[in-house]
Amino acid sequence: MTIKPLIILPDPLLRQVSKPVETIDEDVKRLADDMLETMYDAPGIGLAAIQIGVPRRLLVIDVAREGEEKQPQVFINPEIVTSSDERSVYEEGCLSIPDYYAEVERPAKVKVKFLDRDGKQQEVDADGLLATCLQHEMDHLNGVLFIDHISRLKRDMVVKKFTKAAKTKAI
Ligand code: GNR
Ligand code: NI
Repeated sequence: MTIKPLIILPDPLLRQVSKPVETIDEDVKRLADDMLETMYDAPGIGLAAIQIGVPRRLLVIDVAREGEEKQPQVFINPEIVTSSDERSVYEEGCLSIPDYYAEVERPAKVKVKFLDRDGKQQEVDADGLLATCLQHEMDHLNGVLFIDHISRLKRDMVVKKFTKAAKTKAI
């Protein structure tokens, strides 16, 4: 397993719409394992493939609390089946937008169908942090970032800051 470098805002890759995983072969399993290792190293509670530069509809999540046993979950070609009218607000962050946090409102519960690491069709009824994280990661598959759900003023400020930082680093 390998820790991969993370793609950071304003890299245009983050705006790419990822393509479905066609066959769950050894390459896809290795990618999922690399994503989990990269996520644990960061550390984060979720990671979409595009965040390590791979435009495929694949994400990993572990929302187990510190000190609890690890609960790595792999979601391939996930789709939201239903989402609740009830909303919840979480303070979100993103490994591709380091050290920036903002409150985001999303459906409190989602039913998601997906293929697991063995290619088996699964369905999960998610609430709480898992529901929020799944929606955050599935946004990544569509080139959407959590800052797209905050005010334009705040978003413009964050993008500007990261654009400036990227330019300085390029020297
Ligand atoms: O590590 C992460 N924490 C987090 C906190 C609240 C809502 C969503 C997340 S996902 C984020 C990792 C990440 O950027 N995944 O794409
Ligand atoms: Ni993210």
